[in-house]
Amino acid sequence: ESAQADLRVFSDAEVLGMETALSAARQGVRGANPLVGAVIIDADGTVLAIGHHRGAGTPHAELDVINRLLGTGVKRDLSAATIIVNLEPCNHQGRTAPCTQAIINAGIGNVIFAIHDPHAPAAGGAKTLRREGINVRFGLMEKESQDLNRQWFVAVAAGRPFVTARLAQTVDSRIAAADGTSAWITSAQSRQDSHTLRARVDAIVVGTGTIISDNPRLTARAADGSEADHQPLRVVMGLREVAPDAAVRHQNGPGFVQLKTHDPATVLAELYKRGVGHLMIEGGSKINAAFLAAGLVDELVVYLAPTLLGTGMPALNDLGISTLAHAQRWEWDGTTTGPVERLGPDLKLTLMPARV
Ligand code: AOF
Ligand code: ZN
Repeated sequence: ESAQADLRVFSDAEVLGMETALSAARQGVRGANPLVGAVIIDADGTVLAIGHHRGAGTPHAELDVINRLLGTGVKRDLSAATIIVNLEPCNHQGRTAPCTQAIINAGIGNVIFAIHDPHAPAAGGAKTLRREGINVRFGLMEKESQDLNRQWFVAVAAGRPFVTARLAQTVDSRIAAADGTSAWITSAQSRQDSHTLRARVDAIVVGTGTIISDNPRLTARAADGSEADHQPLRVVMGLREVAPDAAVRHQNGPGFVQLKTHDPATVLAELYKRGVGHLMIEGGSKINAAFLAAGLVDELVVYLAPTLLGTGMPALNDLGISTLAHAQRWEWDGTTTGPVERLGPDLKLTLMPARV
């Protein structure tokens, strides 16, 4: 590696390859894992295959594109081919096998990635690949790749889970009427979509107030009421007692835990220690506001019902904002399934903190 500058020179075909990888990455779903796409090109720049990662627990982008090209067990000389990916290939056995090993096994001679993987357990891919004699370059479309996963990088750097806050509310931001009734504000389609989100996250947190007023099971269920294969850890935060017969204490799935604190940062630190990479907040007004006021929400999913209640329980308590200059600004997350979806009569909005 005589000159670092030489490693950062890329052909038009390689630039195009990275653009294609980034577009493929956007087809994934956000969460514990970054959005990652991968493209394999041959020596004259022809695209041989395109792949992407579909979300935590599914094959990584590199394995996806290799499988698409080779199927399983087929041999082909790829020593002159290049795999182009928007994140350094992982070097660890996580939920899936290391991508470095998949690249080595496929006999791919060249690797280009945008940014080093900052997640310590997964890092070190470039070194491993070079040790095998593979030609590795990086830094191509670094800015775009950083931007695509900017909230994931924030969470990794902070050593905490990626946090989604889910609000299911009326147009006037109520989550219950004045008498406490709240079943149901949003449509059956919206509620089913929420269950899909639950099946994708590692943990759900609510406050003791929600447990006492709604007695939820906090499981991920299909439309017919059957439980999804993947269940989140059920987390209750707050000091009040959770009754011995509360529905949340049921036996299946990864279980139930009460964290006796009101502090969002403490909850995130504790859950990260327990291996939670993606947390969904399904508060009450207090919990929602506590995480948002602390700047600890990476993604806001709002189910908006075309309904008014006037008075009633607000979706959010005070955020400590008294003047417009201090407003929290959010923006559409247009990179995934679409920032706005129709769910029966409701709208679903997917937002990220605005770039500053
Ligand atoms: C890649 N390619 O497509 C993705 C990567 O627990 P796992 O097995 O899902 O691994 C998750 C970690 O792997 C994640 O935190 C990040 O460091 C990396 N993601 N790496 O080579 C991919 N999604
Ligand atoms: Zn990987």
